[in-house]
Amino acid sequence: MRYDNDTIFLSKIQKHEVLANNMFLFTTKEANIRITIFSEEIIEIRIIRKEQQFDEFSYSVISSPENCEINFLADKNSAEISTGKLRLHITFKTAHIVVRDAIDGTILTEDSTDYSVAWQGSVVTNYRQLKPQKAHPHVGGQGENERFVGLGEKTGGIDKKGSTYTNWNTDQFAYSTDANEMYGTYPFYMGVFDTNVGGKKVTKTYGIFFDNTYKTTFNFGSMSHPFSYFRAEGGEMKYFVIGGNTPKKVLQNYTQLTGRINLPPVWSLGFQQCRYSYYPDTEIYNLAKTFREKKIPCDVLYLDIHYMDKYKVFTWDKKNFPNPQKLVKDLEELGFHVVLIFDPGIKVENGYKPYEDGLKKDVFVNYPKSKQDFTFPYTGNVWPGACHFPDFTNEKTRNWWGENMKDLTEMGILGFWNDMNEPAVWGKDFPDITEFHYEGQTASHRKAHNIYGMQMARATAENAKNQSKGKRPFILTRAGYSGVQRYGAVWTGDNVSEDNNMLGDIRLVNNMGLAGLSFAGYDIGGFVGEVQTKVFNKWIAYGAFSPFARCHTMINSKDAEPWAFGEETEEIARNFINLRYRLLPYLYSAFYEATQNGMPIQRSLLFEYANDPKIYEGNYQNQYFFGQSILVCAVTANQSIHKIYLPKGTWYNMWNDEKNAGNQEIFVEIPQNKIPVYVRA
Ligand code: MIG
Repeated sequence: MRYDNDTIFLSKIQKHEVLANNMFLFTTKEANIRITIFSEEIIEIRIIRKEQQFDEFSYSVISSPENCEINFLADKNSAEISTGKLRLHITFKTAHIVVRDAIDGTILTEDSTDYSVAWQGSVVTNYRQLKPQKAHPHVGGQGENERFVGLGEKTGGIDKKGSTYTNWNTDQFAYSTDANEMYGTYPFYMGVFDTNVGGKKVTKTYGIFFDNTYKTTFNFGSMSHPFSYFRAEGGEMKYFVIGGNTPKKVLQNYTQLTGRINLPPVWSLGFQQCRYSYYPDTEIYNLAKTFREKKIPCDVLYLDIHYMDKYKVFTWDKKNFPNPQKLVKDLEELGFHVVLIFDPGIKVENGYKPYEDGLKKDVFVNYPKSKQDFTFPYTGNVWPGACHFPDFTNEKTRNWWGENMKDLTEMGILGFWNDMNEPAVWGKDFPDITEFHYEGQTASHRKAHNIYGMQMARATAENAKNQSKGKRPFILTRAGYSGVQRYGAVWTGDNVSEDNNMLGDIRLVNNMGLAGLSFAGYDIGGFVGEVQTKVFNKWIAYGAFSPFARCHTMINSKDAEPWAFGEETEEIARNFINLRYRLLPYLYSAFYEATQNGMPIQRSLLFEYANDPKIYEGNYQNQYFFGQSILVCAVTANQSIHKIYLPKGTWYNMWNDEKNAGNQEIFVEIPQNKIPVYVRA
């Protein structure tokens, strides 16, 4: 094969077969296309080269096809597969696939009219038709104004039209508001567009979930591309077309596939305090005492990497934490839960039990068999120095991780924080040839990288659950992949302590909610740098209206507890945190809803006003609903007069009960101790 032009395009369909009442196979010269109906509103489309096998395994998808009425029709030119809600049409000559709304016939999404799928080496790309953005100059018609939203933990605007993103889990320290690769990979997006149904303008939404853990790229159309595309560096072209017509219903369907959060323990909805790091134990005691003395509600205190002996996971620094069991019990009596950080790296050190035992049990990521016919674990540098990395894609390793957790869960610890699980190594060069178990399938780092963090969170969550005697544990993770919501909360990593980054983080959490990451949050006050007092005043207020509410700051930064900025700020923090606690029943109900339908707690206005162009503009993208009825408008700390947008409806100002008509932009003056919050009439 010549490699200077190795592009292979999907060509015409030569044969079709009905494999089961919900599964259909179409064959071309170079590929197999398998279409499976998962539900009335979910269609799985898989396209592989002839020499590939269908890979039936997914870490992400947990539901199997459900029974529904399916009709299949074929003639010599095309085939049509329909449910009550969706109708898929495939033209044999071009292998062009179109998915329509079965009820009104609207095209939801289709392959590009130029190309469908192309392979270049192991890289596979799917080209999608962009809907007409404006009325056609000659043909006329109506522009559909398609917008693209999603991808979970991605910066930028809510509408990602015109942007390209790649997914490769990355330790993105001090990320900017337009960073590309972040800590997690969520290859799911929605297309939102206007159409005409029976003479009426209607806004419709569909979803695409590209379940592929290799490095992926999403291009949402640009000047140089007359189509949108998504691509993976390897693996299958396997994607789900998800119907439902509204963002809420599409998300519900996506989370039917990938799962929803478990109901977290109530204490984890309370206020949480962290820093890198609190030590020795007397500092933690002081912290706990100060919260109580100052009557600032707080439920959770964190131990970052300094609780360990030389950063070795599953150990304690005996000097600074001589009696961890007593510490945990004492804090419990004061009403606090402790959350411990876990890093994946296991220090290479004789006498360190997890290392010796791990080697014996062969739980680490290995290099493939060498020419000399032996394998050996990969070694990379992280906090403890040279480390091996548990292969969390192996059940044996997950069980071994659990054995190591036992001493901690027996102390009554229910909170575990998974960091560095992209996995991050200094130099960022985890070798691509390293081998992962991948539940018995064996995969290289290229395929396993993006799933590593989720499997670490899974190992931690499943073991914590089994060991906590019926109590609900709390797991926090930095890295993830679609479905990680099943295992715990996700936070946005190392943000920057600036006003603009605060707004960017609020939007980021809005965006994460659009991918089923219902329990998400940012470091309140910012991790990197020193936060200005007036910025902290706002940040703590928004934090109180965030699903996950935790203050955190970096090593060697100034104190950043709620009282560290003077009395005025302390009072602001106390008031907002108290307000969060008053809202706890409401918040807990929102979490319950998330367990049922995948809705986030922090909801972009898109969920209700996808058809309103205003919500995609400037600062309005940072506004959100906290639960069902509370509208929070994010504004910068460096101004006092702000323009905010009240969408259609009637809104009561939370501070003074003033009634406001919706569907208008208004100017508001916001003092230091307030943020604009409205309640739905
Ligand atoms: O290389 O554990 O994002 O929250 O405080 C830094 C120390 C490692 C990164 C996390 C941050 C945490 C820090 N960790």
